[in-house]
Amino acid sequence: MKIALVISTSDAAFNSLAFKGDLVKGVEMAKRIGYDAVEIAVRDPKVVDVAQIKDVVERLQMQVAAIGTGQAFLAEGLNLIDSNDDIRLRAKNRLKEHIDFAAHFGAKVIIGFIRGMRKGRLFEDVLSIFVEQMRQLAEYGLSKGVSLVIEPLNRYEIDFLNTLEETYEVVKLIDKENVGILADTFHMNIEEAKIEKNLLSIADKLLHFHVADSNRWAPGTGHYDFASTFETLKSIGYKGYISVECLPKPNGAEEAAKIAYETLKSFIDF
Ligand code: LER
Ligand code: MN
Repeated sequence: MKIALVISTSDAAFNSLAFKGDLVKGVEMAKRIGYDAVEIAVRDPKVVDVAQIKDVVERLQMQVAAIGTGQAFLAEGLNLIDSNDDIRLRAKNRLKEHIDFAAHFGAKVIIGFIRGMRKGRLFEDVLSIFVEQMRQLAEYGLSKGVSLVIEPLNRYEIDFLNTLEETYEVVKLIDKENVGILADTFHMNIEEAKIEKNLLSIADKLLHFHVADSNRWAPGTGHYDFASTFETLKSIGYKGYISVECLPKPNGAEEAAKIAYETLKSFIDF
């Protein structure tokens, strides 16, 4: 397992992300602390300087674990299941740009908020739209060598795909080799009755992992049982990234990133 730090582009409008601001500084900070990789949250890849990011990650020998896409929903309302055809099409096209961007770095593309809200519509109706959109994106991803990871989010943030189990069923239905699950300790702590048991059940589709503590601060500052979760990850032979996605509290981004790194290091064999 390798450790990544979530950073985000400067035009981000995403309150739950810790490390907003200058991307180059974010990559440098992650490197300084000891991280292997960064995860980059990007609203619109068109406004990001790919060459500049390539330059800094190559110079510092850092990897890019994944590309976050939620800002396109939070700032612009783009989503894959909207009742408006044009918004659905624009969301799909934006995600293709995220896939192109990810392909430069061998990164995965995250399907979190960008999947959209059900807003009272029948689950089955929304599901068929989502599955069709995801199949098209998966085909596009395959042609670029990029995988897509669907992230269950807690019920207070979204009303479509809250648990590992329901997301697993949807991933099976999409039935594409490059579509899997992103599990996040913060969301699992709210939604999963038995975190370790449920992780075991979806193990064959687990492609990416987010960590924050129960309070969404750095791992080690709350009461989430990381020892038990890491034991499970080891038992299933998880080899992907562990991405730190937490609030910059109580004393700013760099201290939070350090606490997170030290805590994770104590659970992960290098
Ligand atoms: C995104 O990875 C995530 O976990 C969302 O809950 C953002 O708030
Ligand atoms: Mn997350």
